[in-house]
Amino acid sequence: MITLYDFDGKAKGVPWNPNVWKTRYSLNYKGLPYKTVLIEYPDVEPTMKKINAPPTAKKADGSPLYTIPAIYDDSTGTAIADSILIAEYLDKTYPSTPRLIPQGTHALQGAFGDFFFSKMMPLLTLTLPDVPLMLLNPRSAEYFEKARSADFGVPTLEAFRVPPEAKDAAWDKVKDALGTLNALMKDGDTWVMGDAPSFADFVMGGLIGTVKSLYGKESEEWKRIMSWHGGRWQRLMVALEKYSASAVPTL
Ligand SMILES: N[C@@H](CCC(=O)N[C@@H](CS)C(=O)NCC(=O)O)C(=O)O
Repeated sequence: MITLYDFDGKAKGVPWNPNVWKTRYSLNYKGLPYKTVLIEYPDVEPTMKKINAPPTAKKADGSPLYTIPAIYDDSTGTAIADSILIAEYLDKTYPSTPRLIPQGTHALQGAFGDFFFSKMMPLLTLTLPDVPLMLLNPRSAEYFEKARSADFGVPTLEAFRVPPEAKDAAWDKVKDALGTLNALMKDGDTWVMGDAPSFADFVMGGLIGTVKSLYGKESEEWKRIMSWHGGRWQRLMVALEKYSASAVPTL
């Protein structure tokens, strides 16, 4: 059985982390059974070391950064972190399941994910300070506040928050960013690859979905995004619902 490592949060059993969503969608799309283990931010590094999942990046001071999503697959004794590496592993290990990274699209899928995340920076300036306040338990909130303030070189995450008078302009930038993606995709297509979901769609769904996790499906913020670009993002999120089930946490 595969174990998926995800973050715990204030709302029990409601997954929220955009990076982990990429792997949850991936596992569900493939129809692979898995269980979920929920951990707090300060526990990521010790837990990854325990299962032997390598770091995925470096911190600003050069030390290794351990991240989740990560999976442990006890049928092969393999631990992997980093959602795209997990996707590749799943495609290779379970070849009779639908592919996350269609043959020959490795570089394109990777580039799409990086491009999407970089374009969506304006969304972070609007939402990041709300993550510890609204989604995280106290231990994680304290860690997140410290770690992300250091990442962005601000004294506190509150200092990163867009001031009220600049909010509309920041939302316009989010709309522009999604507009760029919309223009890349064919009219009428739901999926980046056209006919079937792939990892790229899970990257988009994970990050866009954070707005719903934070503010709720009735919020002005969520309704705003769902109305943009002829309802493209709403169509995507509705189509992704099929792959949204979260396995019952075991801890
Ligand atoms: N490229 C990685 C990014 C994963 C990532 O950044 N995860 C963050 C949570 S959003 C994490 O685990 N951070 C641990 C920390 O900040 O110490 C992926 O796609 O899996």
